[in-house]
Amino acid sequence: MMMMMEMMMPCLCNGSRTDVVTVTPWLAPVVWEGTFNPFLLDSIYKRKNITIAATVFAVGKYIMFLKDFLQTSEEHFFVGFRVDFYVFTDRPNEVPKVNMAAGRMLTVRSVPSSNRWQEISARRMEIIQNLIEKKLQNRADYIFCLDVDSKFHGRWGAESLGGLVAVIHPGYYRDDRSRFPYERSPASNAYVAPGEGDFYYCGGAFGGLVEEVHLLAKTCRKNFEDDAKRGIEAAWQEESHLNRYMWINKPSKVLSPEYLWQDFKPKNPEVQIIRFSGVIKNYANIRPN
Ligand code: UD2
Repeated sequence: MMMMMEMMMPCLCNGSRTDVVTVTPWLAPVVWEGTFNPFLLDSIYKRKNITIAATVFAVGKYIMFLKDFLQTSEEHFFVGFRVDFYVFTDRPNEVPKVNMAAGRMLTVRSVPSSNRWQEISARRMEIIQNLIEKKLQNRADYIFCLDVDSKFHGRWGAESLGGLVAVIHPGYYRDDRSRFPYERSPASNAYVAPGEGDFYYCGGAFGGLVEEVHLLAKTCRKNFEDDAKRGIEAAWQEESHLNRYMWINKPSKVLSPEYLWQDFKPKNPEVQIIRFSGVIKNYANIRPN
C-alpha cells in the first residue's frame, strides 16, 4: 500500500489532460483516459466488496448481439469484481453460453416482444424499475443499463462508479446545445427548452447507485407513460426522458464518449481509447418496424 501511495502522489499544478474538460460546472468528474489511476481505483473499490448489476435487453433479432456483448464484457467490464448480468429477452432459448469468471453471474428473464422498436427501447425503464424493486435493493450496490448492440474494447471499471452516472453521447459532444436532439415540444414531460441542457447523454448506457437509478427509472417511466396517455412520444423515447432527468438532477459522474462510441464514427484525437462502442447495424433488417 505504501508503495502505491508513493507512486500515486497527485500533482495539483499540472493537469493530466488539457485538451478536454475533466470537471463539470457542478463539480462532477468527466472521466477520460489519463484522468485516473485504474490500479488505485481498483484497490479502493475491491476493499468495499461491492456487487455491480448490469441490465441488457435482447428482444427479437437483437439476440444476435448478445454473444459478443457478453464475451467482451468478460474481458473488459469490471474484471475482478462481482458482476450480475440480467438479460431480458423474448428468446430465452437463444441466449448463448458464455464462460464467465468466478463471481460473475447471468440471469435470463423473459419479456414480451413488441412490434414497435420504440416500445422495446422505452419499456426498459419500467423493467429496470421493477428489477430493482423486486430483486436488487439488497443484492447490488451499483447498476449499469447498457445497449446490447455494442461491444467492449477497453477497460470499463471502478472509475465509472458514482451516485448517478451518465455517458456523453458521441454524436453531439462537440456541438452547441442548440443542436442537441432534446424533445422540443413543451407538451412532453421530456421537454428541454432552448437555452437549457448541459450535455446530450446516451440512452444506451447509464447507471450509478441502485437507489439513484431506481429513482431515475421510476421517474422516466412515469413521465413516458403520462406522455403516452396524452398521445405523445418524445423524439428519442426514454433517451429524451433521461436527458430531461439529468438536466434537473445533475449526474455526480459523467463518462466521456469513450464509454459509448459508435463503430461507424472515426475516432477523434481527444478520444484516446474506445471502451465500449455500438456496432454497425442495418436497422431495416433487425428492427420489428
Ligand atoms: C439510441 C440509444 C438507445 C435508445 C434509442 C432511443 C445509444 C447508443 N442508443 O439508439 O439506447 O435510447 O436511441 O429509443 O445511446 N432493443 C431490442 N430489440 C429491438 C429494439 C431495441 O432488444 O427490436 C433494445 C436493445 O437492447 C438495443 C436497445 O433496445 O440495444 C436500443 O435500441 P436501438 O439500439 O435500436 O436504438 P438506437 O440505435 O436508436
